[in-house]
Amino acid sequence: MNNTFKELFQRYSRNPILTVNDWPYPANSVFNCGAAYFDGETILLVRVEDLRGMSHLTVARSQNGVTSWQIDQKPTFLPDPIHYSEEIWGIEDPRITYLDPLKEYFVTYTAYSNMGPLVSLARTEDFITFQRLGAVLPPEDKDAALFPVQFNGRWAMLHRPVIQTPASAAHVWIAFSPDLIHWGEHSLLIRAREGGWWDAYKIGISPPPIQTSHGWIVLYHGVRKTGGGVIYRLGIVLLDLDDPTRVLRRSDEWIFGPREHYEREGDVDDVVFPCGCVIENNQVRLYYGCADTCIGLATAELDELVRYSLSCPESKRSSRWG
Ligand code: M1P
Repeated sequence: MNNTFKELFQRYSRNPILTVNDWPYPANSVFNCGAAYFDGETILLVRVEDLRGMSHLTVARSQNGVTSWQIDQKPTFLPDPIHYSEEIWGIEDPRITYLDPLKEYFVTYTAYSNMGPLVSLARTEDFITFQRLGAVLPPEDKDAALFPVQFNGRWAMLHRPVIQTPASAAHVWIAFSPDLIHWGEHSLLIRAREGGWWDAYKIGISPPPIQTSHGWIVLYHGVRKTGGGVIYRLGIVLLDLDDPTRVLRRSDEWIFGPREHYEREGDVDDVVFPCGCVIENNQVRLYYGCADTCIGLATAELDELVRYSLSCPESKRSSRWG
């Protein structure tokens, strides 16, 4: 493990912060959660895998974002396969973005069915009720998150389609929309690397992009395939503030990876998978799924993430096709 991680993200000493043992109803696992600051509390929208293997989302709330989580007694946001057949095998991995002009939280999530995983969108004002906007990107696609602002009057979304070219390839793309429903102007943004790299097998973004005066900080998960399975780690990218199709910097090294027993062993070993973070007073609280089994917390200074990203190599690739 490199030392960079120690400088950037510190694990909470009493991780994991949430496990299935905390849950008020029977479930297999609680893991990849979206995060938001709402009404004076930290909200986690937690992926809960039930005892059939299907996932739904349940809210956990905390005043300090670390301890004393109040968990909804029943699933908060269930799949609705009768009206949305793309959700027949569950809903997974939410990312939450507050869209200030609309004064609402929007949740991108993976809807899973026999047609393959795709990107769906819902909105909520209170984290009690959710209104679906439906499937917005077709399969196979997941790991989507909205930017909180518009660019030239259009919303922007990062997402991760899987293509067969002929080998399977999974890179991060960007798309734009006038209304959050219809998405176009697609372009390839961040490629999975090749060969021996830690992020050579596939990549996907982690929490929604974080706005700073130097650009958008994007944490992404990179996957390496080994003889023993896959390893999910995190890297960092800096996008241009005004034109998010421009990658300014990208870390060569991973900045966070499975190290502790709860990250190394679980339903899927060797996975750290954040879907959300909350920023308060320059501190980034990153909430991450651990081994597809429980939830961990790690913190970093936002200034340090910016400083580190600016020290990374300039991106050699343009965001164009090819
Ligand atoms: O098991 C690790 C992760 O695998 C998938 O992630 P991705 O398709 O981005 O590699 C998802 O099923 C995710 O939920 C899971 O944590």
